[in-house]
Amino acid sequence: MALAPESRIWDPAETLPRDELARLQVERLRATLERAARNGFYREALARARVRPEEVRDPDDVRRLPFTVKDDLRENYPLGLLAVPRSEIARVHGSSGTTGRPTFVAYTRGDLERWSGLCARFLVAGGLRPEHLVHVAFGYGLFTGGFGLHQGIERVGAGVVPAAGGNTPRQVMLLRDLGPEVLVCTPSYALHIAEVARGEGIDPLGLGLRFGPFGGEPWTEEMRRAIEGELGVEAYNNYGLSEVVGPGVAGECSARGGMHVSEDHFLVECLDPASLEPAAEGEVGELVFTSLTKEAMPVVRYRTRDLASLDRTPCPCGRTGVRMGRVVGRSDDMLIIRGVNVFPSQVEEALLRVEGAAPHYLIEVARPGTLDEAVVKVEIRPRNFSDEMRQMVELRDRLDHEIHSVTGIRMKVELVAPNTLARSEGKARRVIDHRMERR
Ligand code: DLL
Repeated sequence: MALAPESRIWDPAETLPRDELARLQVERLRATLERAARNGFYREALARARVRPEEVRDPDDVRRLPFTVKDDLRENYPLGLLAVPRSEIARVHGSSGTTGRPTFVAYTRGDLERWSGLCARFLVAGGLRPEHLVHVAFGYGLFTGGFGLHQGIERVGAGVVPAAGGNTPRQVMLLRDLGPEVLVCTPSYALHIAEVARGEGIDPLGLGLRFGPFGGEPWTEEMRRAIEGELGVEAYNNYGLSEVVGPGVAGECSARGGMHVSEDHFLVECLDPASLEPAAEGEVGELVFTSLTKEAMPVVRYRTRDLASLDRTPCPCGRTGVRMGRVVGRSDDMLIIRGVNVFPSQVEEALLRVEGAAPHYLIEVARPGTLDEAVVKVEIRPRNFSDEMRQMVELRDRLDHEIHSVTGIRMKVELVAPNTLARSEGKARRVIDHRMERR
């Protein structure tokens, strides 16, 4: 598909009027249910729910369907949820589980073709153009980030530097020597690259980067500002998960007021995680996706555990897809500290409001006696690092105050020297919960 000059819309389907979109969704949902029923697990689940594909008349009928959860994929390891003959698999990827066996996802040729188009959508929406050169610092492997973005970039017709993850000094060298305009990675890694560049005497602002489509982990507006200030890029958010397709499920347009979900390919619901009923309009809830065009591994009402809100108001960009807000946390990374629900993203927001705190932190929770204790280790920015006790105490008090005002609880703030917390080359680890270790 040729990209119209100056247009930031890759696929006209992104602007389908809502009534046409709903008709397409119904048609595709029926086809998905028929395809899913070729798999034993889904056949049984759909039979139990007593829904026949031809009974689907409205996108909301999705609510009659059974949920699928991560454990269903685990229990059907390795490829038990496949809905096509094995010979039709074109590629296998896996989710980025921290330990143990990954959960695999499979793609047909057609799935790969659609997936690259979905990545092209958010890349173009953020400003990618065929004449750009893009540095991809995501891992190339089972993780969907590297190959997914790579193919999207090629689809747009831009050039790719498949740097892959790791070896940050080498990433800096490639950025300096090849001068790409675009950097693709997780937001935390973007900051780390800037920091390593500085450490080598290279001003990250002089690298010539202009655009950064970042995703793969939760981040905040404060983090966006920090990245933009460090690297001189316009930072855009994009979201996805391997079980649903990988990157390309949703991405920001130039309004940057939420990520448009590609609703012609994925039905999205936002549910109250406790009742599993639709969350009130604009409220945060758990996102649940049903694929509409996937062949190899369709997913029916996949519970992501990601918490975000949906915004159905019209967007000035002309896209009609509903916008999801930032992921504020996962229902499983929510910390309950002395009975209060706290998300790492709230702590990040609080920290980055304070001048002098670097966007590098680690939350440690323990229960030494009967009470939970939370310690937030925060790095001080090199220019604020000082021998003056008073300055350090003031900084700590400000952080303490912000954390309390955002989360409602007191955490012990521990200031640490610049560059002392572990850096990640992919998804950052923000929490260590020692309370889990004794169980
Ligand atoms: O992280 C897919 C991806 C790669 C998306 C590159 C964007 C860019 P998984 O490894 O399966 O897939 O991890 C999916 O990461 O359920 C969220 O919890 C989190 N996540 C992904 N993107 C965002 C984002 C890829 N923009 C899990 N904001 C998801 C917040 C995100 N969390």
